Amino acid sequence: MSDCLFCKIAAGEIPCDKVYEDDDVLAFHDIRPIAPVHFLVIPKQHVASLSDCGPEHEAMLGRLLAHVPKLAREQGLAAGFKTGINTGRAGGQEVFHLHIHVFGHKA
Ligand code: DGP
Repeated sequence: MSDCLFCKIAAGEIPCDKVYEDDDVLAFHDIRPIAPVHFLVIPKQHVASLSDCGPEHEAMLGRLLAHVPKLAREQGLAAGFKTGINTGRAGGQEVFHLHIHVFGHKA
């Protein structure tokens, strides 16, 4: 999506502080962290919101989530961490490209 901020980050058109990248997934530090460690995990494929997901997104959603524990450990969150997916305006979503927040304190 040409006017999507996270698509531009995924395409390398806007810089980010990268945590992880492969063909399908990108993780990068949140620009407005709410904890000492706070990063986002996104699919490179544009999906606006968890509300837009269905059975056809099962593999993508699983892939995103499956990366979280290892990335969290690598970022120092070995003792535990919080995750969140803000969904829709009433759910606090500001950027309409699906993303998982991962945040916490270094152990
Ligand atoms: P949400 O409210 O769930 O849509 O959270 C969007 C998050 O994205 C918010 O915590 C701030 C972060 N964010 C917004 N713009 C940028 C940006 O340009 N770069 C990075 N790294 N994070 C951003």
